[in-house]
Amino acid sequence: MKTKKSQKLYKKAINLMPGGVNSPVRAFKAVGGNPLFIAKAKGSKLYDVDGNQYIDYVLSWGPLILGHAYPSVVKALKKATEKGTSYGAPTKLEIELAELVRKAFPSIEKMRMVNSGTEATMSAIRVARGFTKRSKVIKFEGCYHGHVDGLLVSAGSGGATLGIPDSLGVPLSYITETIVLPFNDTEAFKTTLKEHWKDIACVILEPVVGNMGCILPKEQFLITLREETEKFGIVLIFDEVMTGFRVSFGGAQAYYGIKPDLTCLGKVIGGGLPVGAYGGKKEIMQMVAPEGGVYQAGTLSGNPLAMTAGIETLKILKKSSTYKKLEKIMSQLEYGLKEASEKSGIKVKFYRAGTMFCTYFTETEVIDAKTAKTSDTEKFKKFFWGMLQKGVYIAPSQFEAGFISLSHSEKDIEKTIQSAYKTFKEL
Ligand code: KE4
Repeated sequence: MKTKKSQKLYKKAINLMPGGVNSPVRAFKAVGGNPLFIAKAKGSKLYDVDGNQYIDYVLSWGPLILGHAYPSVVKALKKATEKGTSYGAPTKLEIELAELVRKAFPSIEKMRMVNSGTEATMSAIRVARGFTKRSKVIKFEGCYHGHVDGLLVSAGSGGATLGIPDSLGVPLSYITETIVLPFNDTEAFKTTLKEHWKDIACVILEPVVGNMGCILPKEQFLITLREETEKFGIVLIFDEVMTGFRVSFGGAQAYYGIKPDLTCLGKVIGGGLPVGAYGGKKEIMQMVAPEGGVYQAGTLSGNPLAMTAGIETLKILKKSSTYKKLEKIMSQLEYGLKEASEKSGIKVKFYRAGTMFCTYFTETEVIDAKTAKTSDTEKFKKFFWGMLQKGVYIAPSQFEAGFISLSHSEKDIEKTIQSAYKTFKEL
């Protein structure tokens, strides 16, 4: 694999940006070596600056569910750009995207557009605190909700990848309000609520944990969270920044049939442009300025370009044929990867929820952060490089989810499975 041009660019980038990147997980720290610099992408393919082509299972960490540079998205963006890129004033486009989101997530009666998933979760927590007049927040080990100060405690994603359970620069006073519990531990949750419910404003979780790979909720777990939070007047927040439109058209809440009080979205609803959103019960969202006393704002929130990309993406997702096609691609990949691991004798645990998935190098059932960490990250590292050299680009960390898109072809899946079989054999 030629990487001369990437290496040259990396040498320049490293002097300009920490790790030469604008987000830590891109730095290849967990797998060694230096990141590849991407020149362009189209459909299911990435092309790096040295001309190498890859089948892309990162898809910008989830957003590109249609595939890169999807024709109708590109066409609409070109038209929108000619009308100006941002007005700092309301537009029809924001109504259109909000209506599409509410159709898919009926629990989101009222919402606010922001520019990232971090802004969405940070704001949802502020609103929950304003609404309940309580200050504590429960989160679960391994869940990542963006780089919100109070939530960078036992976080997943980069936190797990880089082995930084907490972040420097977060004063202890910021995290005394954060209670961290093991994911899927119903008993620990019930005990904690019994003791502390009077101080707890909200519970926030990834209903399927995509920031520790792909960890599925136990049946009873989500039901207990909903019942217990209801009982104690605690706001239940589903962080569906990743699971939204990925686990199903209506996210994890539709798939598991649990209605949260607030939902955070991001990634897919921006169709590749920066968008986040938070919303839910009207009585809670009425707390948000200018209607209520919880302040939250953003210069480029709801800007016409991001709205356009989101609208075009959701219009395609709304068609029933879309998820049938996604399901076909995903189950073909799932079956093939499992078969490749069996035939090669390399034991893995494979989990998936809708169009997101993860292959762990462990024989232990993965049900929480602790069991996810039984995965052999050295084996994962070799798997990552073996697949990359065969033209398959997976997330450079065991503790990230993989994604497919509408543009992944049967040929792509076939090539991926063959590459996985050969790479398993090389382990
Ligand atoms: P952003 O601020 O990165 O848009 O969203 C934060 C966020 C919130 N909630 C969930 C469930 C998320 O997965 C994320 C962001 N996910 C990571 C990947 N695991 C983004 C990749 C990155 O950090 O560069």
